[in-house]
Amino acid sequence: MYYLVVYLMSLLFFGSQALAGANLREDVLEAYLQSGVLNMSIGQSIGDAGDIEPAYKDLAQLLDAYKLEKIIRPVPNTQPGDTLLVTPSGDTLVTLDLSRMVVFLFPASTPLNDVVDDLFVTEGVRLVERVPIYNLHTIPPDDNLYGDQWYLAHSSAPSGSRDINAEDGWGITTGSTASPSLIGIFDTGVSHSHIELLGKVSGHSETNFHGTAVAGLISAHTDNSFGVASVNWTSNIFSRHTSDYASALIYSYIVEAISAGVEVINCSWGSPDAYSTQMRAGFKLANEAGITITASMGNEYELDNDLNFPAGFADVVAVGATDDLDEHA
Ligand SMILES: [Ca+2]
Repeated sequence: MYYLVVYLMSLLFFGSQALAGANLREDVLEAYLQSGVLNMSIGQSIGDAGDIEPAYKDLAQLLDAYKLEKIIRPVPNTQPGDTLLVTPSGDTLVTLDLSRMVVFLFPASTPLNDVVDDLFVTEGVRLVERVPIYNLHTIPPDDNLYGDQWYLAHSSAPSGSRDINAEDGWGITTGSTASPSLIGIFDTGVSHSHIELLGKVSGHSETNFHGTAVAGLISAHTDNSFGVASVNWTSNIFSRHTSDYASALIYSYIVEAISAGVEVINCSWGSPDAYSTQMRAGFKLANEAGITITASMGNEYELDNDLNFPAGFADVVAVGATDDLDEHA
């Protein structure tokens, strides 16, 4: 585990492409409603202001006034009030009520900051916030040669400080065969059929190569005379596709990861100054369950940069990148 974390802290986003950030979605808000506000059946994912109980008519009228198009429940199959989570080790955790985590969809021109201000003081709403747009942080080129993976072991480095001394780590362990680590890759999905990951991946399939490449850095078959070397040779991948906008979905994936026995969750993405309370709640829950969470801080270093989230959450190991000369990337 230690070497895996060191690896994650060191390697997550080599590459040089800086991505613009600080963006918020212009058409949706996320909210956590009080109990009993929605009259939607289990399994019903789409509703509108007409699905709000009459006791909360002020809320319905406000949403109508802003021309609300839909209420979306990203995790609709949750029993209301079902908020007890038992971990594989028998600990109990209290979760948010996923049936009350909703997305409000508005016309594109809606003044969403005004809507947030108004909703905050309306009965029935516990929490409402803007929705960040997250950027995928870039990763190393797929060079297929261990000799090019200087960040693992840089044979020509005079001080040894420019890599993570992976070979010393492998001298201690290359990962447990009897009890392989399960690593949560919260990304764009991971290929189940990539030759370097065959037999290792459960969960969501690849929608974009980013997630597969991240998984390969962590867990590619190694010492197999092919492709790249990974840090933890035996670990398995728990893949979830998280580039959707809904914190509720990511929260539900964290609950699934806890139940599945995931030990580490990695997020090689984020957005500057994009604090989300519901996202924070999910990562806090993972932390309470003993999961180590790593998230990249971005590749666009400048003095006084805004905090990137989820890297900026207190429960998350924030990962910065250095180049082969130990300068910030
Ligand atoms: Ca390999």
